[in-house]
Amino acid sequence: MGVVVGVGGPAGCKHEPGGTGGESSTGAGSSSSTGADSGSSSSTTTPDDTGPHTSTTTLETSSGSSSTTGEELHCGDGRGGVHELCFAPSQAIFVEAPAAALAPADFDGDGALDLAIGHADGLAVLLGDGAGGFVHGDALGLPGVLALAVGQLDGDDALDLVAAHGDDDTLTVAAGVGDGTFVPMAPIAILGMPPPASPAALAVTDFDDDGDDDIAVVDALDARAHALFQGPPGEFVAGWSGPVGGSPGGIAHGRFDDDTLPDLAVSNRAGSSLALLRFDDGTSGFEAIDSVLVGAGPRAAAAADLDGDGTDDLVSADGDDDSISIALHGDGFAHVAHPAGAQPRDVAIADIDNDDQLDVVVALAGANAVAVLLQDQPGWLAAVAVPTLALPTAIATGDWNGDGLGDIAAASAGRAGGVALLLSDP
Ligand SMILES: [Ca+2]
Ligand SMILES: [Ca+2]
Ligand SMILES: [Ca+2]
Ligand SMILES: [Ca+2]
Repeated sequence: MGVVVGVGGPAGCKHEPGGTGGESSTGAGSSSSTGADSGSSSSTTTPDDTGPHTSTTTLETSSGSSSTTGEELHCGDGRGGVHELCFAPSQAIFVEAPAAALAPADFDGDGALDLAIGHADGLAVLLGDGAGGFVHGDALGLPGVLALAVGQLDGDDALDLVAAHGDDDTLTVAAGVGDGTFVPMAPIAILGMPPPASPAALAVTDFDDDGDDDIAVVDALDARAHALFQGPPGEFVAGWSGPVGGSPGGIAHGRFDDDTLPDLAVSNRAGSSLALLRFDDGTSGFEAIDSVLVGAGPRAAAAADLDGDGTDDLVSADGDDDSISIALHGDGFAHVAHPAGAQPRDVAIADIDNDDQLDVVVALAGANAVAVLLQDQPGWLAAVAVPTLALPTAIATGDWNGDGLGDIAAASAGRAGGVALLLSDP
């Protein structure tokens, strides 16, 4: 674990009065490299608030219309406006290894959001102070972590992590103690995923509706998804494995049919589609229910109820199209492409500007930036790019500084590794 420094330059201060565009995120990161996982240390960071905030914005009405009051808002003046998008100069948190996966949660139960980082040498945990500062917490040496997810995986009340490793046929559950520290459990074998495997993404939820969290993992090399169901607390049975298209990479869970059980969406790069699968009680496995066409080369997918109609919608990071696809769930899924920027690799859904409408954040591996697409129902504003560290391949969102506005973390798969934190600064 290392120090936190400014990435440089104002991270962003934009106001987009209208237009179209789009992005989304959630997806699989992948990378590998070397680095030192030096164990927990005590570096502390605080937001660097000293950068210039030169852009101005114009206050819009909360309806999202283009009418204005004429009052100027400035990034950093503490007065947020609808569609105002301001970030403090980004902090760089170096884990001294290329980072490939992020998982935000309150791991120590203090009410402040924390962040787990999966990197080439294992796991690092940053404990948030709720005001935008972090202390380096636990660090675990593990085989290179390519994907990470949070859940209740050992039967106690503390949040746990599950990590997928490159070139390996196992997962590691890091059992949370509840104070921000973790104990790695014995590796879990993934049925039908012999080396060389390439676990690209993880999803955790209670797929079989028996009251405990289960794990789904995508193997990009054998083009299959695998489900591991929790039996006795902390024990997982490799219960299902099935094909998910030619080149799967990202996974998201949501409710995509008309029952109440969680379903899966797996992005298929070769097929430019999202494969939808539902859990079948009868067979205790997943079955394909639909294939949603998206843009070229989706690398990742995310699911949430974007339009507020009570059903989950989908977003994909279309890496070969420099765009995202937003597929609203109506009578089936129909996708609309939105330009995002160079080489989308991951996508996340969150309300970034705190207007009660979900927005989309995309990692742009080809632009060393994330793109934010704000929702302005019934449409989307044009993507706004905010600089990150090199080669961002995984992103996470949350409110680390407690101001109600969405913050963004972007993992760097570049040689120097690290995570760029973009904290809101209205
Ligand atoms: Ca916490
Ligand atoms: Ca379960
Ligand atoms: Ca919003
Ligand atoms: Ca915030």
